[in-house]
Amino acid sequence: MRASAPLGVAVSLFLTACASAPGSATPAADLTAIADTPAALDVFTPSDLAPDTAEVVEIITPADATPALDSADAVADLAPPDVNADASPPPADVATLDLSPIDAAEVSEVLDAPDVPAVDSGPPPPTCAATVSITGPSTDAFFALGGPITLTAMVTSVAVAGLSVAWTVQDGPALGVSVVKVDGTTSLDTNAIPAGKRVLVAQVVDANGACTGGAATSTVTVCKHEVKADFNAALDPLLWVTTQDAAWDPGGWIEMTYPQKSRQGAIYNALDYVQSGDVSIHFQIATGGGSDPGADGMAMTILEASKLSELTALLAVATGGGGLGYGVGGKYGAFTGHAFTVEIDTWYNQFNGNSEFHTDPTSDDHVEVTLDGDPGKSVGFISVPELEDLAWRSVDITIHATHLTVRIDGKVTIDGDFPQLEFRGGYIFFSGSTGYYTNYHRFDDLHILHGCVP
Ligand SMILES: [Ca+2]
Ligand SMILES: [Ca+2]
Ligand SMILES: [Ca+2]
Ligand SMILES: [Ca+2]
Repeated sequence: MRASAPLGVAVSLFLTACASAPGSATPAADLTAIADTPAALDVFTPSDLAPDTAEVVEIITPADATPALDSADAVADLAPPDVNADASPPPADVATLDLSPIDAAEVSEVLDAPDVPAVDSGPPPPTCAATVSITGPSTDAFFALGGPITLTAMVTSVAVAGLSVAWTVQDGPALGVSVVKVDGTTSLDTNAIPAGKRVLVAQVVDANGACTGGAATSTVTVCKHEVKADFNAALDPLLWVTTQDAAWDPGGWIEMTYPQKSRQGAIYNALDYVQSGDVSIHFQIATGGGSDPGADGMAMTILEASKLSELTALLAVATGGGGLGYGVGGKYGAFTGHAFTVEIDTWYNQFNGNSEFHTDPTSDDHVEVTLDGDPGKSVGFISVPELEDLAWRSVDITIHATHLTVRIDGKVTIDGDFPQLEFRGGYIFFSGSTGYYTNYHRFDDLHILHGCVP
């Protein structure tokens, strides 16, 4: 407003001078119009800008820029009342876990307490002394899972009255307690030994606990798979397969050849693949009654075949005579896989490159171990007395890892480690043969245990 005042004064002075001038028509109206023009200048006066400036100033006033209330809230969050809220009430639970002087006192109390001498004293001292030995089963015996298995022991003591034997499986179940008889013997029937090679523990005890020196251990092998056949009835062809000249005999056994020349045969179980690992094979044989001096013998073979048809094909071309009906490898056939055989050989073969392709290690009747279906690939043998009397004899073959034992009528013949055995499982078959000379070759009472793992 002050800027316009000097202009208004100047116009007034100009109007005064003109009004006095003669000849002018309407000078007052024009001057009035001119006098109105300064109003247009008001548009650019600071008064128009002022409100904007004021608004800007207002926007940036400390009242807006300063988050007074927010800061206050933030401070309120960090305020000591919250901290005090967490820390102030001392929780009873935490206090019990703290290593406070009270706890330390308790610890020292425990360490000093008269309980400690009790721990050092251990169980009450034995009131008996005894020695014990496990007399059965033998350490290389095999059993079917579920038993029963009879455990026997002999106990020696100044006085056996009141003594018992507590039987357990190491890292396994307790089996039971058997009373020691006056003669020192004791026995327990059990069906609770788990599958696998197990360590039995026998501990002599009396009413107060274990006796001094009264413990012994032994191993027992328990197997999950069992094949058992007495061949007293005609064969189930889905279970048992005979090849070539072998046949079931109404006497209740398998006859491989009958006393006829150049015959051979075998029998196998169509469903049972013997698993790798420990295995026990029991059977009975009888041979003799043929043309003197009799020939050729029998054999048990476990052969690694990928499928049963492979075994069937091999047995169709197996060599008889000196090949005992199992000769399928080496100079006796095209088989190149793994197999092992236990021979019961009653005829002395000598290599001639024509009909005989190996020389037997002895001219005696013999038990011999050969590999890979080759009667010439011998890894061990033992001479045995004449077998050709047609008497029944039991044959027991056990394999623990690479340790092979062969018993005839309970008497050990072959017994040793055969690293070449490499027994990895396979089909098992039994065979026999004749040549120029003959014999019956009878086979009966088969019992196989395998799958002897936990
Ligand atoms: Ca029988
Ligand atoms: Ca003989
Ligand atoms: Ca022979
Ligand atoms: Ca032989």
